[in-house]
Amino acid sequence: FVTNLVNEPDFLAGKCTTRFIDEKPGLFHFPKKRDRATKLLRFLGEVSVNGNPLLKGKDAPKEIVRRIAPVPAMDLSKARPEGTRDRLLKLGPEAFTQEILKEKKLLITDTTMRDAHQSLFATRMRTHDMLNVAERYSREHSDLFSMEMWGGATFDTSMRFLRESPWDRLRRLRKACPNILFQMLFRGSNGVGYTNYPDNVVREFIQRCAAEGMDVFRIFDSLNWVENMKVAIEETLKTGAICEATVCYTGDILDTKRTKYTLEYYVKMAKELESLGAHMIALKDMAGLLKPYAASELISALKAEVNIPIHLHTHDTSSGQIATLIKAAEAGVDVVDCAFGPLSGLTSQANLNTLVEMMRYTERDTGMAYEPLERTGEYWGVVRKYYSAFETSQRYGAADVYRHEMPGGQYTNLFQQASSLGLAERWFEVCDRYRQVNEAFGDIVKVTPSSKVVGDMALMLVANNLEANDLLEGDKEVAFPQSVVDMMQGWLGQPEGGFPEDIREKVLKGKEHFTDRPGLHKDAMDLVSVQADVEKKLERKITDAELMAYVMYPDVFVDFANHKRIYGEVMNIPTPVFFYGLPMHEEVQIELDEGKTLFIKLVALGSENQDGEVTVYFELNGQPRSINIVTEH
Ligand code: 3PY
Ligand code: ZN
Repeated sequence: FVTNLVNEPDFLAGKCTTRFIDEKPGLFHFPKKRDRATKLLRFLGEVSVNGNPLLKGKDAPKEIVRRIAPVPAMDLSKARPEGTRDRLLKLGPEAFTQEILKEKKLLITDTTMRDAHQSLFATRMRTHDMLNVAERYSREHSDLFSMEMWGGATFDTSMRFLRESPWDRLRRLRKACPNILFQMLFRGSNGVGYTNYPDNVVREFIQRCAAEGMDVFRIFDSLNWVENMKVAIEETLKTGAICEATVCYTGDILDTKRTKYTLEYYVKMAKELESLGAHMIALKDMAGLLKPYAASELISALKAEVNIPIHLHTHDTSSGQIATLIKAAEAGVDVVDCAFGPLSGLTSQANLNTLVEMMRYTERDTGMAYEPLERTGEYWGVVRKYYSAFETSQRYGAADVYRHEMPGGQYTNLFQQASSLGLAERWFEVCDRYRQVNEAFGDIVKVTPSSKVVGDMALMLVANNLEANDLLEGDKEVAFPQSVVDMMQGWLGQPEGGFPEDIREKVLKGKEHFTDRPGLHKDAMDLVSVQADVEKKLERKITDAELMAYVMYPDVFVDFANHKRIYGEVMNIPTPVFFYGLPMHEEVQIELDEGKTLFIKLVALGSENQDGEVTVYFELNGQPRSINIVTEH
């Protein structure tokens, strides 16, 4: 409530002199009612005139799909069914996961809102498209084990590219879908970033996520180094959420020539994680290398040796992973990750709808009904079309994943990076150099951020027409990417067997390295003073959640906060409008807040004036409005 001239008692009573303005200047500050709508119009004007910067340099899609994705009707008068989250809240994580262990049905996690789009279209899915269907999940898909809808690359890309808050995404989805477990991917001491964070940051971040409604923390280390996962595991165990400690799978346990990552290696790691108090074990096959018969062996061994549920994650890059899921189900796996049909396959997860049908009438029947899954699939089918500009040209599964071993979640991102360097046409070379670099680094586990390091090096080799051999042999002076230097110094921790001496020396050129935990080399961050600095920079107070966003991604967060100050909340804009602007003369509804809807129509675009500006004419709730936009040439 703001006091100004209109409601000031003295003024209303006529008790004012000519000095009134000098004595009470604050009374002349009128809140700008139209501020938020104006900001939104500015954003829409920018997109109409200059295009969305996200699409710069991309070919326009053949057809811009503007059809509204159909959310099937639901009976909202019926009570929301009990879901896994209700059970967790009732039982607590230990009893809940022990109950899961007794379950005969094969349980399913849906990754559509996180890994599927991270892997198919570079993590560009917007909250708007998730939120529209979230209530439907809670009513029609309460038989899911969980929804993976947060973490991994989504934290960064939501702010950096989509200009929306990852925290708001979590809160809004939580509100719309309170009964199903929400699951996130957490990169251990690398948080949701690409680098090591001080221990206190990792702890604060986990506490904040749990407080905002996260239920399952899938915690991994990018080199499978348990030492580096301990802080995150310990903190998660304090929250009441489920700690799903992760074994990342690489190589091929069936290949007896590969002696580093064997069945024994994986079982030993899983047991170690169990002994740290984890509630579940994730077997994370981030590249899709776990072949069906390897899954039989590995899952059987894990089930025999470990007394907590096993949750299998894989990517369908080879196009054969549904066979792996079936073999894993046969071997007793408790939960598997899938994505709804339209966002499945290729570098994403295997097809959820298909797996459910394949398991029907078998011992591990999921019990999930066909119809509701199909209808939700139709929704996702339309949504995927909105993002066609971010897809790779990959049209078929390919066995070369067994050579390059690139994680599905990295594939489209690295492709985007390669494209921006003009290397899209040389993608096969990038994949091949990726394989070479892994060998040169001593055959490491490759998953964010170690996979990014391998990718950075591979791009650098292709851009300079080099092979990995050139790094060690010959006298070519190579400028190694900073991420490679950092990893060789020890900032991502230690891989099994350590890094090979020769490549480390070549990269570090005499610089020091360490082999103990990177967290020991970082002082605790003084979060109170960081908060004060950010507040000064932004000239406003920030929340605890915003502080965590800043700490993970300082520049990205500030940039996002500035974008929000200028353009307001863009999260509610329908996706085709967000990317491609308003269609001419068609009214579009945009929700400003819950319950407040704007009706906006683009009426005309003026021609560019001498100052390089274009006037964009709108109708806002029936009233004419115009905004001048500076053109970018
Ligand atoms: C991530 O860390 O974002 C991943 O998806 C790793 O697989
Ligand atoms: Zn994945």
